[in-house]
Amino acid sequence: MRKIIHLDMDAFYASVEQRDDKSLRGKPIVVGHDAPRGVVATASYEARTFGVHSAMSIQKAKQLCKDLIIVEPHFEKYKEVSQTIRLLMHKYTDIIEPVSLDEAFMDVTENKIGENLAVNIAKELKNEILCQTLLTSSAGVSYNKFLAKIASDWNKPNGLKVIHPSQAERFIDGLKVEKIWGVGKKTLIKMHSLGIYNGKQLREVPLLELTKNFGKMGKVFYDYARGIDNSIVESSWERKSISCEHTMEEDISDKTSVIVALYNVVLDLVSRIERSGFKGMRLTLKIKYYDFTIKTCSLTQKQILDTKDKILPLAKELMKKIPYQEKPLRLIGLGVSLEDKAVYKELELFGNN
Ligand code: DCP
Ligand code: MG
Repeated sequence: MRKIIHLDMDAFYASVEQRDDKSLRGKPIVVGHDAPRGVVATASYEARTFGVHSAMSIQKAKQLCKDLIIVEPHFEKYKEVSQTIRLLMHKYTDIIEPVSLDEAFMDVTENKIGENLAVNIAKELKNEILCQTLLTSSAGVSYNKFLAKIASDWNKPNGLKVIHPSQAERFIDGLKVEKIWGVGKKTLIKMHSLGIYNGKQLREVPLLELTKNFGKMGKVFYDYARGIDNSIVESSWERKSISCEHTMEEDISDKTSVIVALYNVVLDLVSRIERSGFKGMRLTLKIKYYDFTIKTCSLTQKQILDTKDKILPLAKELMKKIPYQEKPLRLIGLGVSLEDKAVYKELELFGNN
């Protein structure tokens, strides 16, 4: 059995802001741009009690919470904390897969300090993070990534939860399907229509029926319901994709504006690729229409996509599939990924940073 830890900082951006400004402590705050089209990057736990959450528009958040304080983001600080926690993790293992600035998986099956109990490593790490950054985090410990991730979310904030192999099935029985990785809004509606609300009910559905309804994900859900997830913790240099996205000041629908906007996203993407040295051959275009519906399309090349000259024509090609003249665009995103998997990570909402 492997030993996996998933670590996730609590209300990350908001906690950093509250740490650095005493007057914000204990108050409902959100981090984001206070602009008509601004979105909430994260909400402090105080703000969450009003129903405010990530990805909500700032305007809506203000309506929900009259005393809401809006704080501009300080990405340099978040990156610094991120580096600190990454360094602390390396004390235990080099098999670390960062998911975002504040979140990472660690495989501690064999670890540098010879500790048998992964929970002890999680405890020690949480403590060291607190001492060095003055921020709390939550950790989940289990024998695979799927369960470790769910466990870290279980007792947030400042949580620590272990799911032993012997407890896994019982734990999954009571797990709401919306907590399961890969179950988004659409999948959830479908699951509910099939009478699947929890892990126990999911386990009762035959594989054939799951694949009929959910395609490739059907097998994944089938395995998850049985506590099976063999995916490995992949170190950062094995990252699968790189992407960025821009929300426009105004919805756009004329060709010139779209091409200019697309050009800017390409430049941003290329600079990210240069900084990371990422080598991918698949380009994915993501569009959010004025009504917030999302469309993605991809194409795969036989060459590494790392320059503007290679990416721009392909991006334009993909854009031809988008009927933006009828449906104005709110957001344009582009990502490059490895050939086999179009892993388009929902990147920071502030695609420009
Ligand atoms: N973030 C963002 N836009 C989102 C979601 C998150 O910009 N739609 C940023 C801000 C968060 C950080 O990423 O602080 C980490 O995201 P998490 O989902 O881990 O959320 P938090 O750390 O804020 O809260 P939690 O305590 O639930 O982990
Ligand atoms: Mg977090």
